[in-house]
Amino acid sequence: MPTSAETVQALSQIVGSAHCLSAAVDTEVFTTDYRKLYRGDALAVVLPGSTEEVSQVMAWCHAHQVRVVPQGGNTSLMGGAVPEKDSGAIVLNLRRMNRVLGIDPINDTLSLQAGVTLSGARAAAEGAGRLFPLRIGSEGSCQIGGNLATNAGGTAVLRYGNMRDLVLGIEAVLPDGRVYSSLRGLRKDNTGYDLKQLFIGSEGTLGIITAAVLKLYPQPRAVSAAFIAVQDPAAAVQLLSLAKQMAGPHVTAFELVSADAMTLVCDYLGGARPPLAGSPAWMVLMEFTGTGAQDELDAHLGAVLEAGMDKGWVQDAAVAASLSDVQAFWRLREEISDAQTRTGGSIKCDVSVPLSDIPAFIEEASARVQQLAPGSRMVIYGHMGDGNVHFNPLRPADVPARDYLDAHYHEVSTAVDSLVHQRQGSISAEHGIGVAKRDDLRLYKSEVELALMWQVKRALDPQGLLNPGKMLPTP
Ligand code: FAD
Ligand code: 2HG
Ligand code: ZN
Repeated sequence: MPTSAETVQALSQIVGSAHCLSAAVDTEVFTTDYRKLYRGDALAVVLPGSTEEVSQVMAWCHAHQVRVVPQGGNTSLMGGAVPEKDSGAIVLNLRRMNRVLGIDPINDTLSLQAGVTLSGARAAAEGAGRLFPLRIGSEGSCQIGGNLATNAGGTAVLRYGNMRDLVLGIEAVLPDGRVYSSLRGLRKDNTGYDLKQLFIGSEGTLGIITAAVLKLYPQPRAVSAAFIAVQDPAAAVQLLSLAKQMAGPHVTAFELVSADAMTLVCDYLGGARPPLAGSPAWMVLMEFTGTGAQDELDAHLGAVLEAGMDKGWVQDAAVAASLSDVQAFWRLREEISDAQTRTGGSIKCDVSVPLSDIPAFIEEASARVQQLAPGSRMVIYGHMGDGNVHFNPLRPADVPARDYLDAHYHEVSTAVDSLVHQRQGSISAEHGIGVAKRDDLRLYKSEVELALMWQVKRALDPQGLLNPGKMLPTP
């Protein structure tokens, strides 16, 4: 195994010494995760500038048995993008590979390098009068490569699907340096296994994604949104069903927000005004978008709200009167994640169950949490339209974060995951596995599933060089 100095010397010759970092002061930001919960170290942090350089770096690492942790914007919430301590790995960060390669408005495709940030991809699409619809709170930092590697979701999945649905082709460098490419942007191609899908959601364990061709959509000309008070999650589920029937594809987002989540984010934003009076126990942020006239879309939203009120599912609503109102609503929603981080962190359960089971799941899991960790604040929110809630119990205000998490994290998350499992749900709906959920997989995947996952891993990465210790539980 080469030393750090030998590794730096060899890889500097490929990427240039300015792009191969080894001093702790330079590497720390790449070896510490977004929430500063996971801290590792690296032989070097390598910043390649092209697919050719990635290929050469991988070929050298393959020849010398050096492990590689692929990294994009390092916004993973699961500890997936940083090496573990003494792992003998390099970090391969794609941020220099940030060029848009082309936009084809007739084929509605966007070709780019994997290090383009999500906000960069969205801006490039917008510049051509198109929409790239993936929308997540970390869009300014996360990269398309990371979005693909985690099969990212977010707040527009209801209408457009998650990353897996939004990609037509990828280029990936394999652990031995060979380059796989399907960068053709075809919408139909039934010529055997759809190999690109293997890399999507593989969390850096099978290859380094270096480029992609993404799908574009018409840019909406109208957007209408409302924060809606509902009595409970059951009323929210009914309202969603009504909205889908009345407004069909206009329904773009349907996000549930509990009272504790709203209070937390308003405090975090320096005493922001909640959108609805009277602290409702449950709220929904519903957004419609369309390519027609604004007043028509507003009328659709109004009709759904009225019908929802008649049925007793809508108790109150604050309707955005301008684009800046819409943005203010979304700020309240998007900042809930960082608001929790600032408190020292919550018990993160990023779960999905069949949509119709969400109300019973929330009720049952909340009761269980109050038995195990009385007084927990119930920060429950997220992408209800996809059956995905962030069920994140948070310490009571007067209990120190470390004490709360040490005492309750394991027991509470195990209890919640087991309720999810009983309802045929998923213990990680959109954030992936990383290290945070790695060992839990053994409980929730069948023997056949785990064996197949390992067979795929060994077929593509027989030496186990890529992202060691992540996603796959030890067999
Ligand atoms: P990283 O964190 O750098 O890496 C994530 C994983 O992908 C790691 O396993 C890494 O090894 C691998 N990887 C990264 N780049 C590559 C590459 N080029 N090739 C191969 N493997 C690679 N996620 C959601 O799904 N929905 C949300 O709504 C959402 N909201 C968020 C809000 C906030 C405030 C934050 C901090 C995070 C949020 N996330 C969300 C989680 C995170 O942003 C996503 O998982 C995102 O897709 C990660 O992208 P990244 O570039 O930061 O990847
Ligand atoms: C969101 O939807 C993100 O805001 C982050 O997926 C969720 O921090 C979280 O638990
Ligand atoms: Zn989310």
